[in-house]
Amino acid sequence: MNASPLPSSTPSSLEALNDWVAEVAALTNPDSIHWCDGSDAEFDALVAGMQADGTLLPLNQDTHPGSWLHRSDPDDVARVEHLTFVCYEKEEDAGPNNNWMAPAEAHAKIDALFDGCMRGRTMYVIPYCMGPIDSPLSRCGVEITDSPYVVANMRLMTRMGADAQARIEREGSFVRGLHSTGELDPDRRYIMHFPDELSIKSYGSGYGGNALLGKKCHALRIASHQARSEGWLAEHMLIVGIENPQGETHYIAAAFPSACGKTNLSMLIPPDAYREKGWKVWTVGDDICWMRPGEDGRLYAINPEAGYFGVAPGTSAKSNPNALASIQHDTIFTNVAVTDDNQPWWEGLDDRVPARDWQGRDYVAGGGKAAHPNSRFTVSAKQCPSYSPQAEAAQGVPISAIVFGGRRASLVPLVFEARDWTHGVLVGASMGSETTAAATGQVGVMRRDPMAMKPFCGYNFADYFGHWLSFDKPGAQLPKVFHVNWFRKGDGGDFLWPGFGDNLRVLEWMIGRVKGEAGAVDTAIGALPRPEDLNLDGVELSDEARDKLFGFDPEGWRSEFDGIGEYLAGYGERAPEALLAEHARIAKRLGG
Ligand code: GTP
Ligand code: SPV
Ligand code: MN
Repeated sequence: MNASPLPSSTPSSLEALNDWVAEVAALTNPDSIHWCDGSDAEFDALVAGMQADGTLLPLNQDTHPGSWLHRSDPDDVARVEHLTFVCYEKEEDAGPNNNWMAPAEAHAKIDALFDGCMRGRTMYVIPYCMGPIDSPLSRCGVEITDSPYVVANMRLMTRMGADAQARIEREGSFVRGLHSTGELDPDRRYIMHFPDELSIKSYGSGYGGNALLGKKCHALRIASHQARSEGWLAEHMLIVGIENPQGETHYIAAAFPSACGKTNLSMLIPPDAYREKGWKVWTVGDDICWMRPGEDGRLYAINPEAGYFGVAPGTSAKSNPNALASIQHDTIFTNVAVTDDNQPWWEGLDDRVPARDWQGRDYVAGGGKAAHPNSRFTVSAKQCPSYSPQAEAAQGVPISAIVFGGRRASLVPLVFEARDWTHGVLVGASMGSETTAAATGQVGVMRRDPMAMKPFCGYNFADYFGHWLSFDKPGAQLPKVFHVNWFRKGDGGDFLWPGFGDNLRVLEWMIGRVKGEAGAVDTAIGALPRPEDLNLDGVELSDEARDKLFGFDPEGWRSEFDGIGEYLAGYGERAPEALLAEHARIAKRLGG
């Protein structure tokens, strides 16, 4: 794809960067090398090239100006956890939560795939910064890729180009990410991480989480390892600001597994009665949160990303008007369906009937989903109407509450509060959730997904739990910890809680707890609100819904705690004593 003229290459003043680029070029043999400057002209030239070769298809430019559709290879539509490896010298450092390979073996295996793989192609060098360019909490990386689709997405998702390169040259160090789409053969596909080398190698997939290396590979797997040694946290969390009618804003960070509601909660629109009173919601981040203790002992958080790679299905004017408003222009859609006038469409958007499905085939009603269940939009965060001005703040935002949650059809109530930090860490470590289409494999199977980091923690979970516990020290002003479940189902199989905008009612209760104002009852699993402790004005709940959303089932929790105990035992001697003791205390109170 050299059809369009791109600005000329500008090698770096940093020798280590030039050397690495030269080394990669010698291995991969590209026809040309392009150093990305992040300019509009560069983006336009890339898009023109991709339009010329069919990588991007123009959508209806009257209704969706500047928007494009990309159709993936049908075998390359989600993260591939079974092909994702964390490579330390010692297997125990990766832990039972990761696939492990020794670094030398991993390099040899994947370098054999990279050998000559960019012949006939352009190699792009993408300097990027995760987090505001002037923030001490931010970290930089360079991704080398042969995919212009990756370059365009990285431009929307990160601070990419000349400013990032200047910071890298000042700092002298950066995370190295090498990516090639390869042949898109699932048998020749690996996502490898080398935390001790601060490097990533990804071959054979063009899908977001496998290919946009700033996101899960850097900002979660590599960063979680860095964060452990530097005393901070890299988490799979949204960050949202809740402004009350008095004008106070509380920031909440929430960890839900992939496709379990982070984007939606981060952009929620308050119910009418709340809006009329003056409640406002501010989006800081929808997927990743880096946080560290500030001088006052509170945790301060930044969103390392600059865009959203959001789940399309289910996004509508009713469920998430802010997301829908964000994606009306200058958006890349991946694997959505289209209407007969070439507008993007997905299940749950509206009642129009699409013309073509995500693979471009004529859509037949009743013949399966039109959009892929993991179809996504990529858009700059600045296009979101609720984008918080504090999202660009170098010092980050102070976190008042941390929320864990998952998809649990049964047992788990709408919300409860952990007694203290140690209990909160146990609540996070025991999270369970039903799997979704964000990763290949079976959907709807309950699995343990501690802190929503099962696919993303770059080291042994036992050490990670210990790292979380270590934040509780003299002088710390830690957030309160909660657990939510928007996905509780009734006997009829329907969701019992309306969710979306109404989730603000639960967040209001949490803020009330933080301020010592809201009521709750103590149980073995933590403090549960009674229905009267929440503002439920205007919410219709059946008797079954009230019982299940606010009820506590000791019998069910006893067996849940048995399961949690077995899970933690899987980490052996390495599991922190304090976490096991907390589990034992609660299990005893449950009579287990
Ligand atoms: P990743 O980007 O994969 O990390 O996911 P995410 O956590 O940002 O998920 P997202 O907010 O995109 O939600 C995924 C799915 O959950 C969508 O189909 C939503 O419609 C649905 N969802 C989100 N919030 C709620 C809720 O409060 N109730 C119900 N029932 N569904 C919800
Ligand atoms: C997730 O799967 O949690 C995502 C999408 O946020 S991806 O970046 O592709 O991993
Ligand atoms: Mn995610």
